Amino acid sequence: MVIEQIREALIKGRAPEVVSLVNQALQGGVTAAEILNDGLCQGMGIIGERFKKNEIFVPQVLLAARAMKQGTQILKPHLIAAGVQPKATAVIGTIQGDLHDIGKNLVGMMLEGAGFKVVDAGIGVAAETFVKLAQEHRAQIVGVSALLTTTMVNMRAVVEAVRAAGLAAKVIIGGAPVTQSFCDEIGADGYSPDAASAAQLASRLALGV
Ligand code: B1M
Repeated sequence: MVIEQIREALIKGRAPEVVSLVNQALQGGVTAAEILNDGLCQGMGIIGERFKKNEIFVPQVLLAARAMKQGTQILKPHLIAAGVQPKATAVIGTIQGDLHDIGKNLVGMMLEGAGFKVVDAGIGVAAETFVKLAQEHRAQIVGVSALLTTTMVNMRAVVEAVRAAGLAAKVIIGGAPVTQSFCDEIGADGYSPDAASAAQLASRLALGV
């Protein structure tokens, strides 16, 4: 019930209502993962469908995105295990030309939850910036997100730049249009379809667990 209300409030872009419902759900014992997956992410999926069909436009999508961000901020401490010492470092960012950051932020939270120190390079990140930050922070993982078919092609440059710089960091990729076959095509070290499996993949590649 409260999950449905969260979904509806998100679809309507009502951030304060989302915040209050998320708090209510947590207090009522609903897990952060359920709130995220069945409430916020499903609501955003519906927004995406309506956006695609031109039933809603960018302003409504932005309102929903703002509500999603505020909801996930509340979930953050619940998704991240408290007091875990960083086991490895990951530099994450949304690829050059792309400003979608909700999925990338979720990946960051899950990586933190898996014990990584996360360096968030932000949105519209060029290949050279990923390399510079990976060098500076001695990162084991470079995580790249793309939400547009027109920007996912820029991920190839990140893989090439990381290899050209001689870094040992593993490049992992993800985002709605990205697939395992695209990952194989550009020679990235791994692909995952969601934030939770991105953290598992990063742990396996960086730490062998
Ligand atoms: Co945009 N947008 N958008 N948008 N937007 C999409 C992506 C789109 C599919 C909508 C549609 O047409 N149905 C479409 C892309 C079509 C395509 O390329 N095939 C689209 C478009 C066209 C555009 C614009 C071009 C629209 C315009 O201006 N005409 C424009 C592009 C701007 C730009 O980037 N240069 C644009 C703008 C925007 C807003 C600014 C309005 C807003 C972004 C706000 C923000 O991010 N701060 C927005 C939004 C919100 C969306 C939708 C509706 C939702 C995206 C989202 O946040 N989903 C989206 C439709 C959709 O995806 N259904 C859409 C929730 C999020 C949790 O999922 O990011 O997929 P996602 O992350 C997932 C997985 O993909 C994975 O983990 C997450 C879940 O656990 N994952 C990774 C993500 N990164 C990963 C990295 C990993 C591993 C897994 O390893 C490193």
